[in-house]
Amino acid sequence: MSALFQPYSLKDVTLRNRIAVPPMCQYSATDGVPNDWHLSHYASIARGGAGLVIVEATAVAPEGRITPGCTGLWNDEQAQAFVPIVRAIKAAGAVPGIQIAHAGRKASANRPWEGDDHIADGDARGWQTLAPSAIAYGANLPKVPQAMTLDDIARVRQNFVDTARRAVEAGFEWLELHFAHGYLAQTFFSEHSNQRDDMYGGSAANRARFLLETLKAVREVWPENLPLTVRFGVIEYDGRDEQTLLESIELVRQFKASGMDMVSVSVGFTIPDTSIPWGPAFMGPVAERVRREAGVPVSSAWGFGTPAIAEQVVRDQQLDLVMVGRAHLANPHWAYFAAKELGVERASWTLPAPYAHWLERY
Ligand code: FNR
Ligand code: 531
Repeated sequence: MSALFQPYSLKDVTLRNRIAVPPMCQYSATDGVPNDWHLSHYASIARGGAGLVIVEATAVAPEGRITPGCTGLWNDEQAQAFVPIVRAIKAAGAVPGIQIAHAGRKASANRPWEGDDHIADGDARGWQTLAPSAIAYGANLPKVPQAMTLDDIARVRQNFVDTARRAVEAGFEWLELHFAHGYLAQTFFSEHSNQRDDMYGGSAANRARFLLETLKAVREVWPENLPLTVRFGVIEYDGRDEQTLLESIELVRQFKASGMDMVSVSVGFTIPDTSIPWGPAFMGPVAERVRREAGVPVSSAWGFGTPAIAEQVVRDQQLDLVMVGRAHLANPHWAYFAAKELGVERASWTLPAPYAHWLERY
């Protein structure tokens, strides 16, 4: 029996298998409103058989977008535009999730295929970025952000809460807070980017404050019976990994105590000069350590897109859910072909019945 194709239940949600499509920005929205591209993209990926489809990092406020093309959920027009996308994901038998985010000092950038760099000063498409401290990321994102006031912090925390409420109204059943990849929340936790001298900076507890406060506030409005998860960069590969991992695992324990149901283990990406050991499934052992030491279900990504690898990490209980990203861009029916490759009986039934019925006959 395949471990990858076993169902998975978390709170009142049951996924048909252990395959999740992680959030992947499409940079294709106007004023944050998703459109026919997003409907086509998410419907096709959901039809492919994955159990969970997480909609891309969606900004909680206009200045929280990475690029002007990013989706948002800070107003009701955006919430309404997500409804057909949620319905299309559900019609394909997958569970609709969404990741909500604030890009912090990485915001106000050009699309990856249009430079992947900060929009130049004076260009009307850009905006002033915000962060815990007035420290730039560097490299392709050199703009110095404005250090957030306590009022800014309170406003953005409320933005997360209001966006979570809209996600419920739009019909999403799985919520992921984007606390990774060098965006706002991650930069509060990292000493590289947070050098505040108030209650949000200094000790690990102070650097965790924004993340914990935001999680607790969102938990109060997100339905108790639906999964509330966090994507969190637990390691930076900056030469201080053991200290970062110890602080991160302690914070994951506090996330769990505050109502988080699962953590998606990822990389911090807080600073440009790191030595990330890119390669198939490189995050597997890190995720397994978080799962074991924090006692919480984990998902993770990065090179799990080979069926045998995805099967193995679930069978070995390194991960509870495997996130398969880019492989789904190449082949939306990745799950179906993985089932065939793994010899899953009646693999065609990873697809909806109108397709499956005909794939085993004639
Ligand atoms: C991503 N990734 C990403 N991660 C995230 O947390 N929120 C996001 O919105 C995005 N956006 C995004 C866009 C694109 C085009 C890519 C390729 C990636 C990271 C993604 O979720 C995943 O972690 C990585 O792609 C690694 O997994 P794979 O692609 O090796 O399976
Ligand atoms: C990070 C990434 C790096 C290298 C390969 C794939 C992905 N992602 C992070 C994304 C934006 C695109 C780059 C987000 O978290 C929004």
